[in-house]
Amino acid sequence: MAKMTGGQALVAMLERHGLEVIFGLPGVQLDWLFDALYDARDRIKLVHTRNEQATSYMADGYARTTGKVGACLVVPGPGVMNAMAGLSTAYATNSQVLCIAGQIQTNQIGKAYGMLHEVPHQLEMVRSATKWAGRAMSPAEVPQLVVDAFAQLRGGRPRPVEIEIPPDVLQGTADVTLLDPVEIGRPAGDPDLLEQAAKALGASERPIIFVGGGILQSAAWEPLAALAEMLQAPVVMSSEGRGAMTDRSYLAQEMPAATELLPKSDVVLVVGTRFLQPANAPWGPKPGQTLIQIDVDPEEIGRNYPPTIGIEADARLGLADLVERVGRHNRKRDSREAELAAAKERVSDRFFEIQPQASYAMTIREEMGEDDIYLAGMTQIGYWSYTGFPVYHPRSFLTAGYQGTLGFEFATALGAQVGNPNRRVVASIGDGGFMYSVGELSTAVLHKIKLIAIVFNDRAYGNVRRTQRLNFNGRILGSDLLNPDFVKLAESFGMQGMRAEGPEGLRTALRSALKLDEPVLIEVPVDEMPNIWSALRP
Ligand SMILES: Cc1ncc(C[n+]2csc(CCOP(=O)(O)OP(=O)(O)O)c2C)c(N)n1
Ligand SMILES: [Mg+2]
Repeated sequence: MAKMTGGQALVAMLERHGLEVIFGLPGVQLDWLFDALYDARDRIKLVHTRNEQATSYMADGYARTTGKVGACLVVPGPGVMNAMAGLSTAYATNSQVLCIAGQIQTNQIGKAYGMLHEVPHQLEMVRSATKWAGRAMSPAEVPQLVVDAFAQLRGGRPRPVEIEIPPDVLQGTADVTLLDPVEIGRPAGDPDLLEQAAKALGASERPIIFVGGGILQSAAWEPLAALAEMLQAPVVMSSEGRGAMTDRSYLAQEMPAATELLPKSDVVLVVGTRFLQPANAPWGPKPGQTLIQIDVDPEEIGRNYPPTIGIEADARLGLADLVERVGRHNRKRDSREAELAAAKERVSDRFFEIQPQASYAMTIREEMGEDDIYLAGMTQIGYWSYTGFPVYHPRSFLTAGYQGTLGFEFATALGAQVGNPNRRVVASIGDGGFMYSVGELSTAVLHKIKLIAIVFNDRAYGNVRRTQRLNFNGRILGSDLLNPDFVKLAESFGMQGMRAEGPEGLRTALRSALKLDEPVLIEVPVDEMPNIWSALRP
């Protein structure tokens, strides 16, 4: 036991849990915590932003590309609310984000006095975008709160959690016992069910595997590759699961290939994915097929389609176990390389016809390093990338998941870059999405975060504008944009700005940007682009 403030106890506990970075924005209720962070500044780096929205986005980008916990730190009320878009994105993408929030004083909570930054029911509000949220009401309670938060972050399905600490608790001194992190077990799966699954897979003639972000979160890519290889099973990745299997492999397939591969399969293995799209598609599973679902979240099993065998297990543990068991039950198999390589090529040929998106995205791919990180923003090139952009490494491809959060792009990419100093992060961003976090140009320069932001400028919320023009008879409302000169804007922050015309212009600019060891904004003026979903319709 030692005498310390609640703020010091919190920092000591974060250190014990291995936290290295916090993305935050200060304010009066956090003063005593920032003062405690000052003492730990060599061990926990504080990256401050220009809006709380960026703190949660950065924490998410950091978490999803490193496999570590990403933390954000915000004042109560408006600070928490500003961070909610990032928390909801982290919730949708199963990201280990720890939100540390301020509160009003303990004796004022729930009284509606109207104290600075007071919002009623902050804890309840945050619960709609987190899996768990808790509060410490005295310095002595802080260690257990942090242990519980990390147990939630590391156990079961990864999703954001929040802890909140009132200012009098951060300031108050007490005898505090610091606690060690607790070991968190991951469910390995019921052996009988795994044996049944292995027998079905081993006996199958044409198995197929569907995977999502669960593979990346539990670092299950090696057993996945081993299992797919021994079964000669195509691995169909949702956009959240891109990178689970390298696109260099003929076994790695994107969703459009599933329309022909799934109906011809007899056993379907679904791991760490909601399986939402196939479950609801006309080409989706049929009662005659055996469907095996592995998920760490028991509530996800059967939510979208009833499995024949449902197994609650961590993806890595469940797949590693299956590799071993299928080894004993597997039939002799011929390579499916010719068939699956052809299926993969048909999809990429179809995607390449969608222009100019394909040329821009493939230019980026060709110039980026093999394991550099790419963020596909809520913009035309981004949508194409969800399926078309080849991904070669796990944790190197980011989207906003089902939240589709316009404006997540720049800050999420910044967080990814902070977590990966030896890889470059390249983000495709629309002019609309970019302006949400324009203030974070300052964060990039101040903290020397060397990401490359490609801003596709069509002077519009182009996705909406195209719908209004084509489907609503040109009744354009609220979708034309006035933009700054992006190159001058970047330069005014002391950042490199470049303008590039067409895919080849982008190639030249990107090549020189990648040689620089600093943040770069590349503006690409573009016109309206075709809707990729209608372009793909047969
Ligand atoms: C938070 C949020 N607000 C609004 C939307 C709706 N929305 C989807 S795409 C889009 C336009 C995006 O414009 P831009 O970033 O310039 O990309 P472009 O479509 O022009 O390539 C809008 C407003 C959204 N997805 N998320
Ligand atoms: Mg636009």
